[in-house]
Amino acid sequence: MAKIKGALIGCGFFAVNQMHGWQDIANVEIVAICDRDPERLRIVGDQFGVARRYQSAEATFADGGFDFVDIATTVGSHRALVELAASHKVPAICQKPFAPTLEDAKAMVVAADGAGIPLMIHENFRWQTPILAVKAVLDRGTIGTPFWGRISFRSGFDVFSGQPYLAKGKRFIIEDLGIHSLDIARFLFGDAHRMTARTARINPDIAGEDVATMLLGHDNGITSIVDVSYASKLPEEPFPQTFVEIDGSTGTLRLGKDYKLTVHGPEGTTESLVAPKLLPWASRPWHNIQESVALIQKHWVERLAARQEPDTSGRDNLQTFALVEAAYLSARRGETVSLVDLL
Ligand code: NAD
Ligand code: 89V
Repeated sequence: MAKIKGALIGCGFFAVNQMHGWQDIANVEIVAICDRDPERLRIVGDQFGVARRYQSAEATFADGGFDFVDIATTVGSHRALVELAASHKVPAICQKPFAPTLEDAKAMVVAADGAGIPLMIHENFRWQTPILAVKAVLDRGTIGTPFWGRISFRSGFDVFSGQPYLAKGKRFIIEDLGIHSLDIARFLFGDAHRMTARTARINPDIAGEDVATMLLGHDNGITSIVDVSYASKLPEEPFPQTFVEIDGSTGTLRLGKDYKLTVHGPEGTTESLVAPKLLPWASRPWHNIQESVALIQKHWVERLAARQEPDTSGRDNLQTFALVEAAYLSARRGETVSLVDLL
């Protein structure tokens, strides 16, 4: 069977995980890579044996010969690259955060729709094994109808050494990490229409906020709290685990440290470990995120072949991105923000 051919733009820190994920999918081959930095191009090209190498995205598309593009650059280039993909009618995956602004994100969806190409945002945290396990418990109905939830990520891990740009942006934790947690909240509790947020910067050496507490009103009446911190010095560093608490009409669920899931319902209490696989190319503590990269990329290939919209399509991710915008707006104004005013 002919392989689905892909091109990767952006060969930086995180793209290596994406290249491993593609290598694990039998019917996919990355035939071209692009990075404006020749050293990154050489490192990734040599590691994964990709001969076609480009320093410009325009030249990559001009030569073509691929069925999709995987955009793994940082946020500032996302809109231009997605619009370039659309102009060549090449289906595109774009890393989170979707775009610098909601206006850019909306324009990207319009461009993809206009070209008739699928656009998926690489929003992988909902694909983590422990998060999928939580969703499965909700779907089984063990805890009844959820009415309250908390998605919590609190860490003191040094993310700046691997991703120095995170220390420089005016926006930090909500845009980079909270975006994942907000998407998990949507995945578990549905879309939200109201946001109240407070932020703080504890680390004096960075430009943006490193702590945020967000209160969400979901359309179906559920209230959730999404709290994120990179300023929390805990006795045992949990990076990059997300903890989840959900109370429902007939029980409760807790996803805690080291992937321990406790479910309490009418039949009693069960405890299980819902740890991610340690893939051969993965390394702790990143393996949870790395496995979710492999899973979302598999999902993309399945949906591309079936000509169906991916779960985290551009259209879907506008809702997550609007929550990010709403959180910054709410924190700045000290007010609750209504999502209908943004979307
Ligand atoms: P990085 O800076 O290490 O890598 C980005 C690469 O893209 C660089 O090598 C740069 O030279 C290249 N690049 C930038 N603009 C380009 C352009 N127009 N044409 C060609 N090459 C270009 O960044 P990173 O840490 O790998 O992050 C990349 C993206 O991945 C970010 O959006 C980040 O938020 C996201 N990310 C996602 C996850 C996740 O779990 N989903 C984790 C980490 C990072
Ligand atoms: O997943 C991410 O987007 C990463 C990190 C986990 C460090 O926040 O940037």
